[in-house]
Amino acid sequence: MTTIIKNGTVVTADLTYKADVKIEGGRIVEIGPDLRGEEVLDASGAYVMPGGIDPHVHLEMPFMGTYSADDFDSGTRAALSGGTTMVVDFCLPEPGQSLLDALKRWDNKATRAHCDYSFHMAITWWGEQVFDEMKAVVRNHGINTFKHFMAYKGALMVNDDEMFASFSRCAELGALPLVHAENGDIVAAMQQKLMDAGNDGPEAHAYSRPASVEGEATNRAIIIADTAGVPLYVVHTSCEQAHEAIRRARQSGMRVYGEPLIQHLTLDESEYAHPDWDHSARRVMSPPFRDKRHQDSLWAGLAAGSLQVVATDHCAFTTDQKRTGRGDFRKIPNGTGGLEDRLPMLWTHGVETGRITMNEFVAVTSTNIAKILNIYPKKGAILVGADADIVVLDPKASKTISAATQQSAIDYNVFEGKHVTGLPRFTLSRGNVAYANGEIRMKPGDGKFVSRPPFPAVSKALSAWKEITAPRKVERSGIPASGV
Ligand code: DUC
Ligand code: ZN
Ligand code: ZN
Ligand code: ZN
Repeated sequence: MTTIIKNGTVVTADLTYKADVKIEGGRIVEIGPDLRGEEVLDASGAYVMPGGIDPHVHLEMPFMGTYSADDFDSGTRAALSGGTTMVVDFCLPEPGQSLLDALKRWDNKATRAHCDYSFHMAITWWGEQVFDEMKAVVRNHGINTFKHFMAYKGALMVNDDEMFASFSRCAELGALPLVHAENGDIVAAMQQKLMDAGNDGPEAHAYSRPASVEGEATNRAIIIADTAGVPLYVVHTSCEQAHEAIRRARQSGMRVYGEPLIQHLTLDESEYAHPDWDHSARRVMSPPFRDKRHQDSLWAGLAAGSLQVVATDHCAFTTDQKRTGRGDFRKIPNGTGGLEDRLPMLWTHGVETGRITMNEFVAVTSTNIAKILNIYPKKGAILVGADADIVVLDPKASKTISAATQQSAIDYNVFEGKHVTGLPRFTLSRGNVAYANGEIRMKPGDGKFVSRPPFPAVSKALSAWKEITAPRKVERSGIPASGV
């Protein structure tokens, strides 16, 4: 069957033009005027864009004594209904667990996905087995990214020596290291101090993780990556200090990428001062929401290109799950949702306000991350030959965000009551209409794993680095005799 997206305006990361798009066998086969086919989707008045790629989600994540409430079923429904056609989740081995065993568990969970997906592998412990298995993860399992948590001391956190070893291994394998950059030692000490002082509410969560600890860890990760000769991707960049560290590194020639979340761009720290405990606890995530100065810095980074990606870190917990942290903010499961709302919120607060252009919108929601993850132009492109993962976005359609109408399995929405414009009229997953008129048309299992080959720039960076830093022994004519 051939499908034509008719009468729309194609918007890519660098072009805006009127054209029809013809799809056959799951791929784009032709782009041009007056195309004909069996199934016609009317895109009049709408923009035809590459489907969103969310490179940072945690579906059914085992975390803080529970599991995040959206699994690959509800989570990928939320994605499609919000115009996102691919998600990347994090495979988390338990300390001491084989990376390949953990991957089997993740492969199994993802069999319920409605849209395409991929995995990052987390390095949660270090040893010879991890070193060895990293190679199989890259070569045999199509994973070219390794995540490192610099926070969550006593659980997921890795130390500098482990990061250096893992980053160096990434360099050898052509893989890209990712970091959650917060100084976990300082966070743990601050948490204890706050608790000792009787400060046990959700606001203390934010006090225990100030911007400075994120700035420090971002800087440190950059220096470790530079020393290992490898590029770096910093997840959930939330503050000016972290952004500045990334910007400086890029200016000095390093490939360092930063990923603000839609939540940090649009919600601020006042959420933690709400008189309702539930309201504030529902917004507990790490890093926490920041003030306007930091938000302005993130928006500026997206416009200037010093920050490249807008993600969600979608990790949703119900109110009941959040309530396990009553009396001790350290036990509130960290995480917020956003998968369904990322595109409309960014359209409304970014494009509608003039902070970013439509083309930048496509770049930061899809194309840039496709390039960074080495899956471009299979994903992230409106080009002949690309997968027909497409969102037909209607700039005039609007709604008020509400938990009552969302796909996510939780009982609230951190964007509740926000009025947004720019909604998907159709979302297409490899050419199939996956979402239209409020209805998900894909089945669990229709989503497929997207294999990601090693990253060419990593090995290049490594050989350049070896050239510059190769330790050369100084040849000397003799050793002076002692006692002279
Ligand atoms: N931050 C969160 O808020 N949740 C999941 C993990 C993380 O780093
Ligand atoms: Zn596999
Ligand atoms: Zn994180
Ligand atoms: Zn995360």
